[in-house]
Amino acid sequence: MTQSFRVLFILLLVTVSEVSTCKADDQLGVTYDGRSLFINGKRELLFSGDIHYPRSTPEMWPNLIKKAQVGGLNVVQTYAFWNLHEPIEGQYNFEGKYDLVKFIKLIQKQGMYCTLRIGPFIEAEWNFGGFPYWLREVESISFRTDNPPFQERMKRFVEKIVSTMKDEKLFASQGGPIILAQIENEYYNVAKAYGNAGKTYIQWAGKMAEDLNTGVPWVMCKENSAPGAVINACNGRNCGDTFVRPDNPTKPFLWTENWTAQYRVFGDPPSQRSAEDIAYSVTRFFSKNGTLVNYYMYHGGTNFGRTSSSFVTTRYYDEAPLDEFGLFKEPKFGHLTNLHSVLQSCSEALLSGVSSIQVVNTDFEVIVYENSETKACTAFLSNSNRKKDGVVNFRGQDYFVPRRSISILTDCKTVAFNTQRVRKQIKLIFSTIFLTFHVDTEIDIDKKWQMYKEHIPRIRDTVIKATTTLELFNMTRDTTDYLWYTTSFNLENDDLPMRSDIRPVLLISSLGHALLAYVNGKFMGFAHGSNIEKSFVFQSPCHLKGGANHIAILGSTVGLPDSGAYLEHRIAGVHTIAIQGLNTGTLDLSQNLWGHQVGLIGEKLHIFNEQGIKNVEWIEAKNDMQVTWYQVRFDAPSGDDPVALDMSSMGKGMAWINGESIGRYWVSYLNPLGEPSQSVYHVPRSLLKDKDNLMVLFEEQGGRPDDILIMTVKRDNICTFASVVLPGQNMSKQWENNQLRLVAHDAREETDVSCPEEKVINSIVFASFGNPTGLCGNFTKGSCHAQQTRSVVEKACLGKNKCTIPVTSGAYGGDVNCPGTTGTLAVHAKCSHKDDKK
Ligand SMILES: *[C@@H]1O[C@H](CO)[C@@H](O)[C@H](O)[C@H]1NC(C)=O
Ligand SMILES: *[C@@H]1O[C@H](CO)[C@@H](O)[C@H](O)[C@H]1NC(C)=O
Ligand SMILES: *[C@@H]1O[C@H](CO)[C@@H](O)[C@H](O)[C@H]1NC(C)=O
Ligand SMILES: *[C@@H]1O[C@H](CO)[C@@H](O)[C@H](O)[C@H]1NC(C)=O
Ligand SMILES: CC(=O)N[C@H]1CO[C@H](CO)[C@@H](O)[C@@H]1O
Repeated sequence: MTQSFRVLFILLLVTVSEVSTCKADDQLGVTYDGRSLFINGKRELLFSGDIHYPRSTPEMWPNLIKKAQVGGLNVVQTYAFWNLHEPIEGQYNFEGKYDLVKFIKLIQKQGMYCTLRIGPFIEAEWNFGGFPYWLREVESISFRTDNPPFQERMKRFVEKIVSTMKDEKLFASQGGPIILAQIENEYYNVAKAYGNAGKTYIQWAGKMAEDLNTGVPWVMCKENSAPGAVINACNGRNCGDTFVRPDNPTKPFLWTENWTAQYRVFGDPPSQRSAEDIAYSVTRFFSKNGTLVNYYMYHGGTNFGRTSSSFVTTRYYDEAPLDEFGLFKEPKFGHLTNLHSVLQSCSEALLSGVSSIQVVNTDFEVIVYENSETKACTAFLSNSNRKKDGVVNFRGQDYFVPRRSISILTDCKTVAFNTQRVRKQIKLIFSTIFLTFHVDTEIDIDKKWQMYKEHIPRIRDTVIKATTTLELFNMTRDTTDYLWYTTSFNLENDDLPMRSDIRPVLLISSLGHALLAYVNGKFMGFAHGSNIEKSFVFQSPCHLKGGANHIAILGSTVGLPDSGAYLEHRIAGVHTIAIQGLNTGTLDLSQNLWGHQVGLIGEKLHIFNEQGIKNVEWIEAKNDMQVTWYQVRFDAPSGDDPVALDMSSMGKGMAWINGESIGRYWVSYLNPLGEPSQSVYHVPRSLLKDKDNLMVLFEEQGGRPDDILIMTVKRDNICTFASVVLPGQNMSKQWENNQLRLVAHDAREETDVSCPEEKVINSIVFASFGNPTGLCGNFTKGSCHAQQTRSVVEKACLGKNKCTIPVTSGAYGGDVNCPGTTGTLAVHAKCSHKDDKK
């Protein structure tokens, strides 16, 4: 009598007419039917967002959770990160920054629900997909398939998490906040590779989870079907339209990952997903029986230390509604907040009503949810055409629906929200881009940098020897990114080319991810693979001599892989090595005697923290040194704005603040736009003392530490750029012939300018009504410009946290030289704390 039977039993009692009635209040726990989840007996619309506790600090958790609630979320979703909690088999760690219970209790304290994705395979762009490294070394193990050594450990971890949650009474069935739990993760992506064993495994996983009797449903995401009562859910960008539905009409339609942008790897250009596009997909999903949406990510945060998977940037999902620093990312945050509140206000019609779909033509669709008894009614008017605006007639009234947008009529009459209009209740404004960018206070470090040059090993310094180059993951065992390879070989003078301008070439093929090479103590260069193609070839002319020659190669990884089948078999590191162009031809060194050194001396001596730093001699720093440690002392910037480092002047390496690694940095890897994927790195305030903080870097390629800047992050420059669509403009002829009544007469042509919390608009940097151009921070007046714009905007906005300003020529007097121009308003305002000086 497991959960599947209980659920079925409840379903028999629920008929469509009973849908709106709540069940007994004393019924704790979560059940479901084909329409929605029942949380403690009640249907609810659920707005959820991923916030991962190890991607911020415990000091940041309360504020992030609070802001998620401000954004209209009622659920916070997180993974449980196996490799953090069981770093050594059988030894668990749930302390400090790994205090999962504390994180979930904070969610509860905020009056929100939680979805716990136990996995324990999580992918998540997390080192090894969350698997602890020791799992790879278990005898005869095969991950994520019908393999007893794996299943035994997976089960033990899932049980550990479930029992920890039960002990703290955190499941909804115990009065706690956890309403859903997830087992496995996107298995669909790899199922084929495992054939029948994969099918058996997934059945086993579902049953194993259900047998734990949590009293809340289990979910498997990105699955076409799920065993038993486990709910198969959708991950993707457009679950309203593209997803395979739940495998069974008794399961609700859940969207566990709606990507708010895309995570990035080093080498990627910026990734964006507009507020309008997300709002469209989410609205579409709720219009089609969806009841739970989860934003992946709501707060992306930081991949501290070596926690990111192969090539993933240290900043994670920087386009999420809460940025890495926990600040609002506008316009996404505001637009989605409005959407959530409008959809919540429709919950009666959506959850108790009967839906009907009217397909008007290929572009337009009307979906209505109506409860004939209570008269609650909500309509969605959608226009899926990406190019044409249009008008939909609904119950005798014409409604203007901009291209690729959905209007929500909360009472089946009034448009309360349109997904394209990035502000509630704006009519006829086709494009309100509410941009923010940050201008930072930069603080020069006035103290002196010091350095310590890492020793370049020779074969005699090493203990691990082999007549081949050993595999990198096997050797480093996830204790470090680095593995030195070193060998020596003898040449006769007449092996060398006669002419001094012809030099032999050192050729190294690597399986990933990066390497740099020294020949006879001289730096030969750096090379790396990419996330798509991890293997690469390094080639460089080199100076060799008669007698003994020495090669040292620093191989490195940028994180263990996190996706795909057979993760346990992935390999990296130096593969083959040869010297070409000797008089005797090519010298293959692959089978030479190789010495290996795992990790760096500086890592072994912990020279990145206060105790360890004394273990080596530091000298005055020089620029452009390879394989070098740097350190400096600095005072924390005053105030409480978030702190970051601008590392633009450096190459690739790792940074520590007061002994804590803030992650890998890699600014030398340029994206197709010729820019680093990430040059600014977050330093959580909680790592800082007022004075004398220790910053240590390990730099691989060479850089200028002197030019590193400490910044405070403010989002104090805000812009709005709004244009008015005049009636009839950009409407297709076809619609004009139908004599459309446009809603121009009740249009409120206005837009918002608003500062971050607790700040006010302190100056107007730019304001022009006419035909201004340019981007936020660099607006330029056009040929038309209404002289009064600045004074009108200043009057409306100065000293306020938020102001609403008109987008009509009437308000600004227009430009006498440009009568009747379509008005575009561009405003750039600067915010500050009330008492700050201008
Ligand atoms: C919602 O689900 C019900 C039951 O499966 C179905 O009849 C109805 O058409 C669906 N509504 C929409 C808008 O997809
Ligand atoms: C890694 O080490 C294991 C033994 O610990 C060995 O069986 C395996 O072949 C090694 N893999 C590679 C690629 O060297
Ligand atoms: C509206 O139509 C005009 C003229 O056809 C065109 O120049 C303009 O780009 C259109 N605006 C939009 C927002 O499509
Ligand atoms: C500002 O805009 C002008 C003209 O569009 C352009 O030449 C200039 O590079 C821009 N400046 C910045 C800082 O973006
Ligand atoms: C980032 C990503 O993979 N996006 C995909 C999400 O799903 C839609 C459709 O399901 C694809 O078109 C996107 O490429």
